[in-house]
Amino acid sequence: MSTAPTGHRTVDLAAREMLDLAEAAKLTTSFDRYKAQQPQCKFGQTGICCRICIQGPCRIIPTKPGQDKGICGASAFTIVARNIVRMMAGGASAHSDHAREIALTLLAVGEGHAPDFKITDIKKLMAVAKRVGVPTEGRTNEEVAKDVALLALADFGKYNNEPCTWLSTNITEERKVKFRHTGIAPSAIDRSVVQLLHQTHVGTDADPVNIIFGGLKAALADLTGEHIATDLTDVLFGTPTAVITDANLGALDKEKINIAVHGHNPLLSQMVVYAARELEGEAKAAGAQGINLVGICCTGNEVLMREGVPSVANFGSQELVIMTGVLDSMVMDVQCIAPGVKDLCNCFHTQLVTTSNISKIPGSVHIEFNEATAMDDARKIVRLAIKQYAKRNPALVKIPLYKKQVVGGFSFEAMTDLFAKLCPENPISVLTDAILAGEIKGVAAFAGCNNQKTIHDDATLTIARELAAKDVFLVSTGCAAGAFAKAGFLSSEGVEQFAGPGLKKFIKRLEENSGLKANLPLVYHMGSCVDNSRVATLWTAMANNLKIPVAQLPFVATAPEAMSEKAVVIGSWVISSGIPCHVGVLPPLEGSDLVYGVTTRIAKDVFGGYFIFETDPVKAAAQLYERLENRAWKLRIYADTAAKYQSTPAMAFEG
Ligand code: MSK
Repeated sequence: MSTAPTGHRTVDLAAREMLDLAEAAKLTTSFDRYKAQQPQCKFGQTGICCRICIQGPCRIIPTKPGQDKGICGASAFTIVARNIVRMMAGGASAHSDHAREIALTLLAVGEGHAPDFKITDIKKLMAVAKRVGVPTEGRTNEEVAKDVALLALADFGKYNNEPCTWLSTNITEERKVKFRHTGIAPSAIDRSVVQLLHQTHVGTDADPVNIIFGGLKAALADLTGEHIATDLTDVLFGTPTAVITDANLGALDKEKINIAVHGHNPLLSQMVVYAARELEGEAKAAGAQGINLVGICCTGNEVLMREGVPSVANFGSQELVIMTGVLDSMVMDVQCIAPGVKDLCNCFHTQLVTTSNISKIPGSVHIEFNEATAMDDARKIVRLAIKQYAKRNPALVKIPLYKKQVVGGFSFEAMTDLFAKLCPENPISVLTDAILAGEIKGVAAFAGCNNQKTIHDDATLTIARELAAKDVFLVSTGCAAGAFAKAGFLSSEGVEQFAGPGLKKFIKRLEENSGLKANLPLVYHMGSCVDNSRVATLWTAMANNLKIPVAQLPFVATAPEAMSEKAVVIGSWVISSGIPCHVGVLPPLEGSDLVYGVTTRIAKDVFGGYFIFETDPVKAAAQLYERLENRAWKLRIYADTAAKYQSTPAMAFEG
């Protein structure tokens, strides 16, 4: 059951104000377009519409002889499995292509072809090099960076059958064996995606279980790409450390030139941060008080984590930023940019700027971003916004007064630093000991998007409130983190309001020693959706410290408002890793009991992780908590027994 007031499509008060304005001005947003799409096609919703050849579309009616199979004879289970794994291929492609861009840029830095970029985090470069086996002794940073980049690029297309380096060096020994035994360890990212498209071509694989395992290989390729993206972005721009900023539409400033960076890839947005700082004088000469850079979606998360740039919207509220009348430019790179933003830009003065040759919107200005001319491109973009400022119509300005403090920047390293203040010898034990002692009940990771099928931000906040009250430690990425930022969950306000006694005690203990200028938040922002790799690093460290498989760890994941193909693929590597994963929107699986059962039950026997599909956030929170409690209880029993007999807490899989 939702806790949102009836009749509202969002729990974000700023978004609600903008939606009222849209209604009064007869402006159309995704909230209206969702309604206009009703009723949505049941065949598509349940995954039994097949469009992979042009004999179709074939729509399956299991109870109707003759129509219970596609024209080629494909059963519902084949069609459902093929459709869902093709979504996974899409997600893996998006994340890993992003990762490839970052690796190519690091290579260019190593070779001296990218003058505007540099190796910012040498410590991280050396740590990554050591982990993946690149020699560092007596070599320049550039030489090491070049070899790290080449090794990362090899993970995209190498010919041997060894598992990808960025996968095998980031998982536990137990998962390495599991992935080898189940045949899902990818040897190359590109190959696993291409193979999956081949496997699901008409007339290739009809076995739903085999198709799903092909999908899981692509999912692990996605995880590989995410680790590459996170590692190498940290090397280029710095590993995030705790940072204080603001969130929601109230972070826009009508006295300044407002530029929003939107999308995912920080190569451009980071340059826009530098250019905006450099061109403050030009902004002032144009009559503004300066430049106010803000972020939307995951490019927003990237610059929030590293530079403290305020986040003004997540996926669901991206169009509403334009309606404030003060957004001078929306600069987009790739992924999750609703084409509908252009229609609203046409009604206001906002200039939409596209920057990637694979991501254009008709009618917008295109400034191609190039690593060799990065700062010049970024300056052009900022100057365009300065010019646009003069076109602002004061009569259309309306900034909702909602703004919350955000304490973000919790990369795995930043979190470990926080724990190290209490236990420098073994920082991660601060978290695992709190679980063993029962002070906190486990960890829940929130990821994923917004989805018009749910009330904007509601399920994310509801599940967090429920779990926090029961002493669950919360981490987040992506647009879920955006929801938390706007609602004050990324500040101490969230702790005071929602943390249970054990969680509060744990956070306060960290806080007393943190040395930060702000109190600690309720939810720990770990980055963009590509940075779910940081979450995987966290559970790997916890499992290694406890000497147990990840599948026994009191750790759950949830994507309360999952929407994109990327969310589908992330959830798939989460369950393969041994983590129960809740999804708050029904994916197109219900057309096959077999496929649905594999994802929700059989997966548990094989991997220890599995999906929980539940649209009611309160019930979902109860289910997640039950999983945590069960795993934590067993962990404590086995840890006590292990201590008694001086052995390690080995257990059978438990979901
Ligand atoms: S932007 S994939 S809507 S998290 Fe990463 Fe948000 Fe989901 Fe896109």
